[in-house]
Parts: sequence; structure tokens; C-alpha cells
Amino acid sequence: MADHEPHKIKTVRLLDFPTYDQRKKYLAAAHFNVFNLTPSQVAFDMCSFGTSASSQEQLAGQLIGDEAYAGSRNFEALEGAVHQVLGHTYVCPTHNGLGATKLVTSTMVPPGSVLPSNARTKLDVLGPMKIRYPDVRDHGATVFTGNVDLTKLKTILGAEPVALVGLQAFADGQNPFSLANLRAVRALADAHGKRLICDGSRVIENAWFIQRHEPGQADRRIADIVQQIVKTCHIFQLDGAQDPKCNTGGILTTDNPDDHEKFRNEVVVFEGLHTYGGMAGRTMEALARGLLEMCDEDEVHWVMHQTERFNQRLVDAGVPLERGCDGAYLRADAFLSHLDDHTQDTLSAALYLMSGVRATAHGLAGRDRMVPVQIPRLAMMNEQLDQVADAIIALFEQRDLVHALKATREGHWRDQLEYHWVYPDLEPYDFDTFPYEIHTLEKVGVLTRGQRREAIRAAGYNTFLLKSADVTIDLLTDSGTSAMSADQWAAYDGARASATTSDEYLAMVAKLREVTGYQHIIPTHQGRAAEHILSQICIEPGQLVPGNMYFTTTKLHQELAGGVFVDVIVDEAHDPESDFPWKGNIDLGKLRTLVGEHGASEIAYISFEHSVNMAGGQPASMDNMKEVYEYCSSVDIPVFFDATRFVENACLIQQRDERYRETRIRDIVAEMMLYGDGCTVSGKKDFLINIGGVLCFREDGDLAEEAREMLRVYEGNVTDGGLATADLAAITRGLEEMLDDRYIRSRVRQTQYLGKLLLDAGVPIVTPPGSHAIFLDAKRFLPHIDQDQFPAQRLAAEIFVETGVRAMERGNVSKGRNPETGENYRPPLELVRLTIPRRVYTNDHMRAVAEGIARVHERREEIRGLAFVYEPEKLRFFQARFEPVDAMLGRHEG
Ligand code: P70
Repeated sequence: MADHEPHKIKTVRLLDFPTYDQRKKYLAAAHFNVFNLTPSQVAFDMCSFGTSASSQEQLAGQLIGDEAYAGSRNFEALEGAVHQVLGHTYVCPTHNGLGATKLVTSTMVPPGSVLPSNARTKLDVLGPMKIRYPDVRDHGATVFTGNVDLTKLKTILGAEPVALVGLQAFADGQNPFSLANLRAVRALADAHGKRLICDGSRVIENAWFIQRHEPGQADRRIADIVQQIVKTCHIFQLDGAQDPKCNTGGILTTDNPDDHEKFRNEVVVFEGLHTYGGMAGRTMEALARGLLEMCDEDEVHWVMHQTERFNQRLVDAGVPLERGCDGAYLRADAFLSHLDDHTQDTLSAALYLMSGVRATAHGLAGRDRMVPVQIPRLAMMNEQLDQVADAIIALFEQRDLVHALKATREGHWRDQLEYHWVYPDLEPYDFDTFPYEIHTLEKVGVLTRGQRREAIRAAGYNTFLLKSADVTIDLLTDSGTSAMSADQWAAYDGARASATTSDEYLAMVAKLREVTGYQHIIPTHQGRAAEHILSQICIEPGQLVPGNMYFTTTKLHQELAGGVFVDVIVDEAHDPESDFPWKGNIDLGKLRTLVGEHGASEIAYISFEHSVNMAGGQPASMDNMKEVYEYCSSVDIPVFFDATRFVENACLIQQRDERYRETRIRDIVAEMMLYGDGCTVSGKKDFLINIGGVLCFREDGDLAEEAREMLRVYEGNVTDGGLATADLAAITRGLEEMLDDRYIRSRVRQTQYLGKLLLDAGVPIVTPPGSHAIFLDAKRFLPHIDQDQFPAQRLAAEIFVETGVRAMERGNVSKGRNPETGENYRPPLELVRLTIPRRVYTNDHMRAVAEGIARVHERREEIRGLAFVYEPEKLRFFQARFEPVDAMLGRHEG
């Protein structure tokens, strides 16, 4: 059973969770037919058609080609994928599945002929075309409920003018066929000189079912079974909006050149040319890539696991449903058994009213009595699906309160129906989960344990030197690793580059002024560039720079400017076991003593970091920021924040300080920033972007001018700091998204969830869990390894070998050597950081991480330390290489 997604999130699409009052308003305006709602009025849109998350390769493919007329190169890509995946020789492209059906019916189904099939949903198309469509599904079948009743089919073949024999893979979303039945149907068709056509839009799900349930098929690969299905049919058709994860498109494939010739000649009439068939070139490209990816064993198993889990939760609660291959098909009449009329649309309306979930039947009114609750392929996380299921269960429990919709407009098609309703008094269901769905994804590394052991050895036991592609879950850093939203990408794409003053620059400045309250906004390419400039202009050689624990790059730049960093963080910060909630605080006593000893003029400024990284992502309290600022103002010492993780700090204030529980994150941030004179920011964290930083000053225009002097020399224009104009646009959009309370809470909660799992497993971590990362306490994890043999470095390496998770050492290696003694600093904190990228991983990933680390913990006694084989002078942790001491001993002895 898959225990986490075999991919990570590449881009997200933001979700609104409309309020109960909004839902009432929207539903009335939609005439109580949820078909009329738009996705922005919906919390979760439970429809699997054209709604799949795509792969980053599909997304990239959208920009390839698109000449899409005669001889399109995108068509060649599509042909190649069809040959490889489906195995048929000829492919006729169509604009979607309907286009394919149209070509088949107009070339192969003469008037008056019949088309027996195992699926009912095709009625929506064939009914209006007046094609007779006898149901040959075996209604007595219990496992392969989509199997054809062969006797019935034989009778029809013998008695009626059959044009084609039709089959649908996972018919109507609920009924799979077996390979044995498929072969028998083919034989019967052959015996009567008829062609077998299969609509394989859900062929993957059917192949998975065969792998699971058909005797002798368990060891075959999905790809294999899919090809056998295709090759058993004369004609195969596929809707691009289903298994190939496209938003539209379709194909019709065959091995028969004469049939293909018919399709080719017909396609120009209804669809387009034979080399694009009414698809844009980009659709063909995405379709080709989708075909190549759709048989991926891990991905198929993950999707089906999600579906089964979702169904099971509903079944366990007694909700009446048919298990579908892509979700649950609610039996509306049983669900609302006290109603006589309009049970489907009433159920849809009630579920939306209560929770904002949209689930609705499509097509012809009265075709069946189901409300499909389909899962958009790969787009949702289990936590979200659990909550959708809970919303349905909550409605089921209150079903007696629901009255029937009253029809005000009739119609043949569901989208035509309109109603009136008296709102039932349902208890609203509020979602409390990640406010985004998965838009595109990136496959993650799948090395074996042996390969990982070799990879870490080749990387000198330094996780910085591993290849990302070899990593399964990458918790090296939260820096530059965020999944951008579709809105950020749109802003990025829409930006017009300029080497002068861009609109994007002006917008970013305006937004940052609003967020920070600071007047002077200077873009830099990332955080350390801002640190470089601030240190150079604000530190006189020999001056002290007190701060709440060092950060590697920050301290280095202070030292390069001639400053001396002095740690004035509270003592609790150095104690990984202390539960003090504000371990990021500055110890005002220490600060006063320092100023008393050296005089305020010897202090360059206070370097005050939010959510202190090296302490374990620990927050400073609002009171501490106030007190430090008050004191420093009184003695004329400036306070500069490292506001890299200020939103996370604000979130922890909201969580831990009663007085701020109801205050919005953006207001907490604004107040925090009041208590400083300026800040540096590595935008690659809270700003939800992949590159960028800023240096800001509250009001000191002279300092800002000095900073710009340096910026021009070292970084870029004063209006871009060396960033692309497009990146500025992504920042501005990210600044808005990071301040969404729902987002930041879901983010911090995810980190805390990982912390809790580890604590429950007895793994020693820094408490309380911080906001961006969980820090393992290597001293307690590996007490038998001396700090000069780098227990945290070794632990990070072992975690990679065990689980494919990449973490980062934050201990003796990071801290470096004391230049005076030449000895390692041996800092009190010897940690391994598990850093959670923003919007990239799900809670199922977190669970897998915790379980893997618990396994390392169980075998901790066999783990040995490391020794340097290469040690750079500055920031040695980035490039250093090590060897295990056990191996060295062995070598020396041998
Ligand atoms: C991390 C990253 C960067 C960072 C930071 C704080 C609080 C400034 C910066 C620098 C990347 C990193 C950097 C050095 C060593 C290890 C990792 N932190 N202030 O993973 O910003 O990278 O943009 O120049 O956390 O924690 P930038």
C-alpha cells in the first residue's frame, strides 16, 4: 500500500472556502442547481473530468510547438506516445471524447443499426443521435461488474443489425471488466464479423482492478495490462480529460489501415486536420506526455489508494453509495429516502449549502439516480479528502432536515434545471485544511536503499552534495523551494521586463511598504546580498553586533565588515529540552550588561531574527520585541530584523499569546515591524518565491542611499537588485498569499504535526516544535558519538540512507572553528534540521518521514561518527566531505 504521494507539489491553485452566508447567496443565484456555480464559489469541486493535476513535464509541454496544422510536430509526439503506450499503429486525433464518438458513429454506425454496450452514460450522446443502445452489462456479476453478459450479446448479435460492439473501461465509473470477459467479447464480435470498440478513458483504473482482482494478473504491470486491453479491441478511444490528465483532447486508435482511412477522411469535416483533429498543439503535447506517464505504477497505486480510502470512510459511516473508480457515487434515493422528487439535485444543493463541496450528476436528466463525488486526479491531499468525506457524513446524519427542491424550470439536460428551495437548518461544516489544491507535480526520486548508501558515500556524507533527483522527500531547506501558485506564475508570465523602473518594482515597493510599514525598499537577489550591504554600511570595524543566536551567512557578513557577533539570546534557546515558548527572545539582561561594559557607541546594531533558525525555528514574543526596541531607542542603538521568517513568527504569536488569538496575521506582522528600524529578508522563505530578497529601512533615507550605492556595484539596478522583473511580480503576489491566515496556519500546523509524530515515537527533538522545521537533537539521538565526530552530520546521512529523506546538519560542522584556538566550536546545539518547504509536501509525506526516522532511532547504537577528508575555510558545511570513522579505522587496520 502506498504510504505517501510518489511526487511533490510543484505549483498550487489557491482555494476559497466560501462562508455559509456566501454559499446561501451563491446557491440562490444559481437557481439551486450547483451546475451554475463557478469554481471560485466552491470549496472543493468533486469532479474528475479535466481537473487533474498535471506533471511539470506536461506543463512545460504546453509551450512547445503549437503550429498545429499540417504535419504538426506535436502530433508526432502524440503518435510516438500512442505506439509506445497503447500499441496501436494508427491514431486519429480529435478535439475530445465526443469528437471521437462522432467520428465512429458517422463512419461506422449507419441509421437504424444498434450498438450494444456495457455502459449507460453513453446514452447522453447516443440517445440524442437516435442510436439504439442495448444494455449488455452482466447485472449478476459481483466482482467484475462491468463484464458483458455473453449470452445476451450473442442473442443481439444474432437478431439485430449490430454496427459495433461497444465497451467502456470501468463502465459509468463503477463497473470494471475482466480480461477474460474482454477476450470473450472480442471472440464473439469476430465470430459475427463485427468490430469491438472500447472507450478507454478510464483504462488505467480498469487495469488496476484487473491487477488486483483477476486471477493470475497480480504480477503484471499496469502498462502491460493496458496494452493488452487496447490490442484486444479493434478500435480504442480515449478522452484526454480523463486518464491522460489533460484539460481536453481525444484520440481514436486502431491497427486497421482501412478504418483509419475512414477516420482521417471524416476528421477534416468535423474536427480539424488529421494531424491535430481539433486540438491545439499544446494539448497534443500534454496528451502525449500524459499517455507516457499514466501507467506509472506508483502514481496509479497512489490514486487508487486515495479513492479506496475515501470510499471506505463513507462506507464505514453507512453512507449509501456505489464504489467508483474515481470516487464515491452516492445513491441519492437511499441517502434522502424520505423524499420522492429531485433527490440528486437536492443532495447536491444540501451538500454545497452545508460545506461548499460541489458534487453533481451530469448529462441527461433521469439517466440514473447517482450523485458522483469524484476525486480530481492527483489534485487533492488525503487530509482534504477526509474532510470532504466528513462533510458528506455530517450531511447524512442530518438528512432528515433536508426538504426537496421544487422545480421551477424543467429540461432534458441537468444543466437546464432550475429550482426554488426553503433552506434547511443544517449545521455548517467548516474546512480547516490546506487552502490550495495541487496544480502541477514533480516526480520524486526512487532509489533503493543500496543505491542511497552509495549516493551518500559519493557525496562525502554531506547532504548538500547529494543530487536532488536522488532524494525522495527533500527537507534540506525551506529556502527557494516553495511551490508557487498559479496566480504567481500568471504574474510572472505577465511581467514586462525592464532594465529601468518597472511597474512590477513599483508594485512590490508599495506592497512591502504596506506589509512592513517601512519606507525604503531595496530589492536584492537574495538574503545574503542584503546582509552584505547592511553589514558594510552599518558596522565600523571592531564594533559589536549582538543578536539572538548566529545565522551562518549573517554572522559571516558581520565579521567580513569587521564586526564581532555576540549572542544575547535567552539561555533557554540553547537547551533543546526546554519548553519555553519564546526561545527566540533576546535576553535583555545580557544586552544591558553588554552595553554597560562596552558603551552604546561600540554596538553597531541589534541583529534580531524572527523565528530563529539555528535555535530550531523559535519565535520571539511581541513583548520582547517591544522591550528590546524601547531600550535600544533609549540608548540610540538601531534594531534591524532578519525578517526572513516573520510571518511564521507572527503565526506562533497568534498561537501562543492569548492577546493575539483573534488578531489577523497581517496585523501582527505590522506591529512586529514597528519595533525595528529596518530589516533584511531572504524572500526565498516566507515570500513564497524561489529567488529574491530585500533590505528595508523604516525612515533613514541616508542609509538607504548608501545601500543603493553598493547595490549598483554588487547586485544590479536599484529597481531590481539583480532580479528579473518577473521575479518582482512573483514576490508581490507572494506577499499577499503569505498573509492568508488559513495558509500560514496550515503550514505551521504541518510542521507541528511532524514534531508530534516524532515525539510520540520517542525521537529526541528540540521542543517546542518551531514553524519551518523540526530539529532532531543529535546529542541525545547518538549520545555515543563525540561532537568532534559530528553526530548530526552522520545522522543526516543515515536518515537519507534509511528513508530517502534529505536533512541538514546544524551543529558543530555549521558552527565552524574558533579562529583563535583552531578548535571546533562544539556548540551546545548539535542538530539535524528537517525543513519543510512551503506548499510542497502533504501530511502523508510527514508521516513517512517520521516512520523512517523512528527506524533509524531503533538502530541508533550501530551508527558511528565521521571525520573530515576535506574542510573548506568559510561556511565549511556547504562543501565539506567526510568519511565514517569506522571505515577509516578499518582501512588503517587493514
Ligand atoms: C536555510 C537558508 C537562509 C537565511 C536564513 C536567515 C534566517 C538569512 C539567510 C540567507 C539557506 C541557507 C543559508 C546558509 C546556510 C544554510 C542554508 N537560510 N537569514 O536553509 O538568505 O539564502 O537568501 O541568501 O535562514 O535556512 P539567502
